Amino acid sequence: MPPITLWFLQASRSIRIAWLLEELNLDYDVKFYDRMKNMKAPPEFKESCGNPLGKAPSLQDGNLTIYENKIKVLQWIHAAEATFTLHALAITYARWTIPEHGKANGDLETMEKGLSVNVQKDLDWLETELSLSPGPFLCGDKVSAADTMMQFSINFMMKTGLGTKGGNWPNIEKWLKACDETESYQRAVRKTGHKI
Ligand SMILES: N[C@@H](CCC(=O)N[C@@H](CS)C(=O)NCC(=O)O)C(=O)O
Repeated sequence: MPPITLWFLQASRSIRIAWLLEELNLDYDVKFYDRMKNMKAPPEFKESCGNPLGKAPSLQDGNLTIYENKIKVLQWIHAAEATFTLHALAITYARWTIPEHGKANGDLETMEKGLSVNVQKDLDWLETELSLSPGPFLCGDKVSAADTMMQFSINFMMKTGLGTKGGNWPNIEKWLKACDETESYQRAVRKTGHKI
């Protein structure tokens, strides 16, 4: 029995990992799932894949579950753009491009509500991960590239209300404050004049 299992969702990024495993000549099992009619992964996939966001691909190697990436710092570097910013920016683009009548007749509001489902799940995941960190930052006591990548995405989402309506994420608030208070962040802001 090979120790690696790939949770594979059809027509998804999962092929990237299957190809890589093949390239590395690693033996692996595949759990295949088709998307449902609404294009989402089926509940059986979400319940068993080991990724708290229920997204594909997910890979299990013994006791290790890998999604986005196996090293925590890299996981957050990828997640900042490929998950958090991706989902939130869809709302920004909807706001920028919807015609005026779409704003007036409530279409934009409906779209934002639909798009915020992913954003809120992402933020719930971050909230839980922060509760597990041994320090005030994403990977412990010190600021890492995980924080420098994630802080901008999350700060931007919170300040511009991208899908965050109705949510409450105290750990995220605390972490954002800890980031704001670092001397290095303050120096960077002073030097560049950065603002949102
Ligand atoms: N940034 C993540 C994105 C994962 C993701 O959004 N996967 C999609 C397939 S490409 C998915 O699982 N969709 C099904 C669903 O949301 O139910 C990664 O690269 O692993």
